[in-house]
Amino acid sequence: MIMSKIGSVAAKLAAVASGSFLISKTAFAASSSVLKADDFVGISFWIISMALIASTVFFFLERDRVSAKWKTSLTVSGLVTLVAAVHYFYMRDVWVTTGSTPTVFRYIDWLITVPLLMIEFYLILSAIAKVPAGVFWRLMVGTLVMLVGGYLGEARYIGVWPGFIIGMIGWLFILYEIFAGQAGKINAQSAPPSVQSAFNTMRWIVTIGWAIYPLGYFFGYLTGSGPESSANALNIIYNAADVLNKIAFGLIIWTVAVSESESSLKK
Ligand SMILES: *C/C=C(C)/C=C/C=C(C)/C=C/C1=C(C)CCCC1(C)C
Repeated sequence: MIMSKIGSVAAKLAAVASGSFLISKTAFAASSSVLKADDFVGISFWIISMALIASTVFFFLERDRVSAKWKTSLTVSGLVTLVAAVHYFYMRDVWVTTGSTPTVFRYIDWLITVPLLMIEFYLILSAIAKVPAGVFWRLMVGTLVMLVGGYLGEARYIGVWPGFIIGMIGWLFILYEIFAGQAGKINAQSAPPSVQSAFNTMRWIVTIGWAIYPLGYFFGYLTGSGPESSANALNIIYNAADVLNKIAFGLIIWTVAVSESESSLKK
């Protein structure tokens, strides 16, 4: 009786041990698929991962330099790059070990970071005017439609064209709100010149900078240039777009925050 208990415990231990041996062997196998010198998409995942960490530290530390009403904006910028950095580690692994497009991680990242960028917009406006909550919710609805459409298309729950079109509708709705809708009007009426110019720059980021994403989708899925070169194009374009829209966007806000804080010190 006791012997058979001991026997079964021993068997279980052996199974666990061999299991962990298998795991460590796979871990070893995974770590042996290292970055290749000609894998430029993989290299871009690595470089951007590092740039995102550095930006995060930078935005958080620079909070000290700016006046109170700008601190939250810098925090949000740092959160955007932090969340993206973690997703880039995972995306980089998927790409380097399998050579395939990390769609799920990409969209989880966007689902968190794009609303944070929308909050950033709202904060900039709120720093100088009373902004109705409806502005914020409309920007959120546009964001959700855009991302859900894109995901359904890329993950092939629906056709790639319908996904593209739904995504475009969401994005156009956001553009309408920040150019012609209430958000645009508030900025035109009540902002000091430096904030107006920051708001304008942000508008152009959401127009030109964000337009890079549908281009990525287009070259990734809608040109029929073969799965492998499409995957390269898709990921390199999305990665470049993230540098502009997460890091450069944060730096614009940082520039305004620093100059506004310093000019209010002089007063
Ligand atoms: C930090 C990540 C950002 C700012 C991601 C932005 C993503 C977009 C603007 C995506 C837009 C898309 C369309 C406008 C249509 C096709 C599908 C998408 C989702 C790629």
